Amino acid sequence: MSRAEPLSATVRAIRRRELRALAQSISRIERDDPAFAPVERALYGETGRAMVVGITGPLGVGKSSLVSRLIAHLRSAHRTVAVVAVDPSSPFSGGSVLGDRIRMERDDHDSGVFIRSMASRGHSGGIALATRRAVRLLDAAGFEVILVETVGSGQVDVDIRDVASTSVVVLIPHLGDEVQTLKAGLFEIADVFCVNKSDLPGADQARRDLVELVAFGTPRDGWRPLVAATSTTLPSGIDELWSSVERHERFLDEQGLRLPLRRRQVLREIIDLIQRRVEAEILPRADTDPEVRRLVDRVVGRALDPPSAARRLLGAPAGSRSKRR
Ligand SMILES: Nc1nc2c(ncn2[C@@H]2O[C@H](COP(=O)(O)OP(=O)(O)OP(=O)(O)O)[C@@H](O)[C@H]2O)c(=O)[nH]1
Ligand SMILES: [Mg+2]
Repeated sequence: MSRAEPLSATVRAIRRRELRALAQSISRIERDDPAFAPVERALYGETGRAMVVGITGPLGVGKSSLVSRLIAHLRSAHRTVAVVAVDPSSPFSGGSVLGDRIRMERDDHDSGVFIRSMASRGHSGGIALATRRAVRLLDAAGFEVILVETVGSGQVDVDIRDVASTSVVVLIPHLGDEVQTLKAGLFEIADVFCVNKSDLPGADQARRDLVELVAFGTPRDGWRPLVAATSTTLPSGIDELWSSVERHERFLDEQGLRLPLRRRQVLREIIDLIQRRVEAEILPRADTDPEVRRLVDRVVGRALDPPSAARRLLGAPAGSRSKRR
């Protein structure tokens, strides 16, 4: 049997949006299975169609609950939706918890929805790369909207702007002063702010404060973040939240910003891959390659500074024995 047979079977299953094949494929991405690369390569040309929306914010603000409400909202408009939730908890215990929270509230027989949690630790290839690859797979599978839930504030090593075209930052009333938010770097990444739990006291004030902060800030690429207020328990504000997301998506198209955004994201990914490759080539040589050993010894002995050592290593790929003094 030709070796192309199983490859094309997997590719076809993904194209047909078979949920089992998708789940298995994402597991292979998580394991960084080298045999899966040809599948991704075969599908790459079919990606770039989905709307990828980041839902990010501090722990417990209601991101998963919002995702669940957004799924219902999108399904009632007959749009297909996939979710990737990047879970900061341990890969052994926490991996499925968030997915379960969403799953509890949805129809299990609906093939227009796919939900996957990915543990943020325990990836040989790094979670940022794995997230991008999982999103791409779901894109190739034809999901129209892909929601990516991540915990903001540096707990998870995924910059949502590398993946999403619109980033929603979720906050709640009395989360702490806005200065905290600014510090956590959440302010710079928001295209849309969402004040969730607006059924709790203080929500109106929180929303007004945010609107004011946004008004004082400098627009990025001409866009001033929108502020929506939601409650997933009532529920309320879900339509407003989604139409804010769509307004930002339209803005990207109208202003010709989508292509530059994609270029930035692709370049970022290429650089991440190069970094990983360099690391994979140099680390194993640290103890075995006399040239690397000598270089490290010289840096330890203060005969050479780290930038000079880095320059020399970069100029000396594995196995090369170019003459250096
Ligand atoms: N009062 C109120 N509680 C809410 C609302 N939305 C979510 N919650 C509650 O907030 C808690 C956290 O909700 P999640 O949806 O798991 O929040 P999350 O941001 O995904 O949490 P992590 O993924 O653990 O960071 C749960 O107990 C929810 O029931 C809301 O609109 N109002
Ligand atoms: Mg969650």
